[in-house]
Amino acid sequence: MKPMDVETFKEVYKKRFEDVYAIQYHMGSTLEQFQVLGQVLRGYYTDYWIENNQEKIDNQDKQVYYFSMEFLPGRQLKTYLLNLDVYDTVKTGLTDLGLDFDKIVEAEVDPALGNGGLGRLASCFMDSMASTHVYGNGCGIRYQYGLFKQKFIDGYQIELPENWLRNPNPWEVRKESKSVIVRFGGNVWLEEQKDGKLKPKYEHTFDVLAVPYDTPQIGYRNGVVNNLRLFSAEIPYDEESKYITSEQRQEVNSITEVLYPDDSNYEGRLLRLKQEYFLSSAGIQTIVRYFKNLKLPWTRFPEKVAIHINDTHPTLCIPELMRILLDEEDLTWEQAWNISKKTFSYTNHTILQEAMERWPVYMIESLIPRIAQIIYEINARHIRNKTELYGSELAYKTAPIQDDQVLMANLAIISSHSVNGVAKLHTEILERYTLSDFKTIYPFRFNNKTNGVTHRRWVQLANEPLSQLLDKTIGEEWRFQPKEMRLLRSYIDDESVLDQLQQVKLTNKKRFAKFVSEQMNIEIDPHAMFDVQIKRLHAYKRQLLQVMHIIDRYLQLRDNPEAKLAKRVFVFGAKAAPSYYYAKQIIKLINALADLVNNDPRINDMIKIVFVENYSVSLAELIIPAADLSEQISLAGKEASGTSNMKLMANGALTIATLDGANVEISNLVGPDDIFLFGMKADEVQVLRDSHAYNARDIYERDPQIQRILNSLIDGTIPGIKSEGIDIFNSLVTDNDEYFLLKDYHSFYQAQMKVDINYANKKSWTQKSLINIAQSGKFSADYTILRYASDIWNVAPETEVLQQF
Ligand code: CJB
Repeated sequence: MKPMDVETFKEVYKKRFEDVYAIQYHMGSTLEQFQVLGQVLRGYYTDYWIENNQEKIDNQDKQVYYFSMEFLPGRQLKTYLLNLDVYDTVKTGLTDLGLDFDKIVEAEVDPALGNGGLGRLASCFMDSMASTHVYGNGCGIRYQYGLFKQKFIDGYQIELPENWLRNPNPWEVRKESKSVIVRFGGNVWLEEQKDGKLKPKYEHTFDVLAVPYDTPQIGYRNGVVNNLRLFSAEIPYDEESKYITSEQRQEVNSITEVLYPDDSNYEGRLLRLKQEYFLSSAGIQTIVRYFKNLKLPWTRFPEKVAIHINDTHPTLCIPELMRILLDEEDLTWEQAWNISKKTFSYTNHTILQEAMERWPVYMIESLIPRIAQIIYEINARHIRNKTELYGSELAYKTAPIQDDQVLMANLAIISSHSVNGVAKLHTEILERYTLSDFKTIYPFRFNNKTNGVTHRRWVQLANEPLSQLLDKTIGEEWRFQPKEMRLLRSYIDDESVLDQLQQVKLTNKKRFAKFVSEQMNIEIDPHAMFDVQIKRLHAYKRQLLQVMHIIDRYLQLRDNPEAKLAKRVFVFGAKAAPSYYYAKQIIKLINALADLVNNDPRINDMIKIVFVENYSVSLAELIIPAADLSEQISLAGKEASGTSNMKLMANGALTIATLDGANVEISNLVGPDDIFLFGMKADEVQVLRDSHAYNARDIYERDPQIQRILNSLIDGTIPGIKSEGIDIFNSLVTDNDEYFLLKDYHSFYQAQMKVDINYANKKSWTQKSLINIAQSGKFSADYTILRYASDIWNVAPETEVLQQF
């Protein structure tokens, strides 16, 4: 990497500040100081960026394109500094200049261009691709408004717009010259050409300009700079666009205005479909343009390009590539289909039925008529070919069009060469149940790629005290090869390391406690256990199970303040989709319970509840290093993988979990003594559901502990709740408890009691924590990406990197 010394940095920074703002640097606001730092850094890394882009063209390296409707990158500044290896230089330089480094870092907005795990995974992958020499390009949407800003008013979630672009974004580069036109609507028909071929003709289409904004993705100290390309919808700048009406203008702008604020239900439909086609078409056109510059025959397209579809949202990439190959490049159907199948791969991220995208055929027909024609053809050919081989029943069951709807997962699976799940259990469930018909037809198409997280953001940057302890204890290799964190294991009986590990945790807990005191006016004891559940609010994730547990403890302590229970701070961070009424009721319940418990002198501060507002990547960076206990308590079989489980583990939290998603793999890595497991297993859930024998009311009536907890929802014990208490009570007792909370409650409670007992023994708790940290390196997204690269994308990073892997 280019050298940058502190003195030069200071000079460059001061000069740039004065040039830009025409005042002395120390007179600027932190936002201005951040903006200038952004510009200085940009000046530093752009050479690499240009060089990298040129090299890729010269060497004709295979490119991976990762299409995702969501990216959740978090603040970029510290990642850039770390990966460019100038973190200390810049921090020292700014401090020398009398500026506050941490404040400058906080001046950057945290772009919420994703809902949760799926978007965050995409961003971890971008960082890992660059860091493992995989030439990856992210393709997404530059939403003007990210996910809503959450406010609590009287304990209720209120959603406010989040205009993250109100200040200039120093990292992005607008590439207007690389814009493409995306065509919607109108009429399309096939017209015979002189050579007898059919070509589509269009009239009355509605054309939108897709303008790319590029953001560099810088690899960890390796000189690689990849690209994240986000498209923004604009009105085309031609003669005709002068005559566009203001309604049409609004229609264009709305395409990239808001991120759809839901990661499980896809209502709000037409706009969402427009967004999906907008991204697919813009991205594919850009790729085709790149490939044509290489001047290679089309058959070599899959050798140079791999396109990955992150969940079904960008599946329209497939018919869009077919459209271009057929209509614009004159390939035959067979040629286009072969190319396309070798190029595309697809990841499934959920088995929740409501999250399986289906689009009514009439919507696709009216919005993108030519794409509809191509999907019909894919459907017809699938049925024809598969009927011959497997009979009509299987052919129809796996067809993309059913009941006048396009099933996007079916389309993605039959048109790709690879389909993967995101944790071993999830992939097994896909193969055995959800997608078993496809497994019969395409036995070799399925594979597992367990998710990962980048330790650069989640340990190196979020937890500097732990990183320093690791450096001191096991050397610095773990920073390049997170699996080397395993070396920590041999310090399991080292009193000094254990003491230091406790100190690290305490430091991080104090930092979070300070935030809670300053921002929320709640005093929490850093010596209490910090028990953390941070994820989107959804019934299957079972935040309510934890609420039941808190109520239980509260009632016990109220009866007997001397009860032998550990002092705990329960931390929640969760947004509910605005239209998800039940999830919002649970938010209100948690806030009402917090009001009651936090202010009840009878329980001697033995419980505090901290529900952070507007949970985000930045807040996660503050909470995760402070966590003692990680709540991963979804109903087994429902959480595809989870990734907060991996981040919390890497920061030394112990996990209390059902055997769901990647919890299964965590459990196998740490062993049964260093995780607290409870509840039904996925197959037991399935058996119970299929038996129709579950009777929640019966449990409620016979079980005094559960009865007491649930009664507190309806008998005025929690004064802050109104109809929420009754509704939630009914969801469990009257509506038969869809996610089996009552069934799992005792097992959960016992596991929680075991946690209390274990926490009392500081030394053995810290030893367990150490094992969790040591084993977490295996969940590095770098390894996950290298598996995608070799098994799915067929790109070979440099041999040196592979050897390390
Ligand atoms: N996931 O965040 C989302 N949004 C969806 O629409 C579907 C799934 C999550 O993806 C994560 C990354 O694979 C998983 O870890 C998580 O279990 C899943 O819910």
